[in-house]
Amino acid sequence: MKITDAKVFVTCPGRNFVTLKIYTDAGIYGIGDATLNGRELAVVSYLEDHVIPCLIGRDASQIEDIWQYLYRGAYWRRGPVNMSASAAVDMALWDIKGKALNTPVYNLLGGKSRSAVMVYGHANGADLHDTIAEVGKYVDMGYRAIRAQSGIPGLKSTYGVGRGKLFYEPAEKGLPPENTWNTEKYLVYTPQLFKALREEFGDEHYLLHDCHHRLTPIQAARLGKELEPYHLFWLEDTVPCELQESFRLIRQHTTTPLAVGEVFNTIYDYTTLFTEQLIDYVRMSLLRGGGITPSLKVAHMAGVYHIKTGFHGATDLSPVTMAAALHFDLAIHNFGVQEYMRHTPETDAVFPHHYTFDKGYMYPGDAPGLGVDFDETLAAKYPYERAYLPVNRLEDGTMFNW
Ligand code: EZ4
Ligand code: CO
Repeated sequence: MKITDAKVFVTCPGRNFVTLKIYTDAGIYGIGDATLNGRELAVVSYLEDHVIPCLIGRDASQIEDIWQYLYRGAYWRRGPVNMSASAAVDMALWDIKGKALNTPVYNLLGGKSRSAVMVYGHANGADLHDTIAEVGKYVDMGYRAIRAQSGIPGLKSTYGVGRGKLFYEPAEKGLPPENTWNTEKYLVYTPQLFKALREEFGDEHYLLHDCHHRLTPIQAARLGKELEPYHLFWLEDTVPCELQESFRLIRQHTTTPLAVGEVFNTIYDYTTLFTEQLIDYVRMSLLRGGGITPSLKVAHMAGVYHIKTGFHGATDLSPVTMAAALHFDLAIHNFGVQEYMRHTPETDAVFPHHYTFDKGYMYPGDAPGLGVDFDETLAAKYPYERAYLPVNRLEDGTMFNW
């Protein structure tokens, strides 16, 4: 089965998505997600100008070889643009293989290890009361695991706390907006928030929190320690992630479980974190990590060190990545939880899919391949609109960490 053509589509049904479609001489096509939030068109060019010409004529069944060809053959390894492009190719090829063999992708990955995929939802509130109310909505929808983020008293806007409810969107159209940050206010407020949540909802739910890389190691250690009485499921992205050794200090001081990895893109970002058992959950997305093929290796290596997965599932990953993640989560042994931020109805209409949600759990469905399609006609009605993630500054104007 030879690859005959591949096309890239950019569409903005409320937010931008980049989709790759690979066609074969068997009449089967596969689709992959290539969306890199705020840098979308760089991946479009990478695919159209540099990757697609190398794919034509290759055997679509050789997924591992094509992945290695793109990774090793480029000479310039790693990086979010390169890895997102490779991920789109990889997802599309798994989709094609599933369709060709008439089986869902999870069957190709070893089959079901569980009957359903536990997901966590994002409860965001402007303040303490609002956040309690938002968490309550997720409790009512049957979620077992809920991430709570809150605006901070004294700060005008906070990254990770959306304006909309249920459909939180991190990017904004136009040029990057600017947020103002104060770490002391955050460190004082956050333990109060989780104390209030436990008082309100008891101990039954898993509670999660994302620090969005805004702390130093010693601050992360303090927050982890102060959150211990509220036994979080995880504390995510405490420090900027480039320096894996940072986690040694945090780990020495707290038993709060730690999660990291949504900005990572290869297994080499984890070697110290894994081998020294410095984290509890690996957070990469299938998309940023180069696709299903390399992410299997990351998950397997994590499993050796008692680390589970909690893969990225934000709205800036299209339903194609969401589907791929659900097949992956159903199959691997050391699955922990899957992030699930709902897409808008406009997005869901452009990407008709078989995956379903029921009371805090998701199911990829049994359609052959990934079980997601792409409506080209509808997509064409939503042209690309430049959008960026916000930047973050301290109150005196200093550019600050994400
Ligand atoms: O900020 O995907 O845990 N989830 C997150 C996400 C990220 C966005 C960035 O594009 O942190 O909401
Ligand atoms: Co995050």
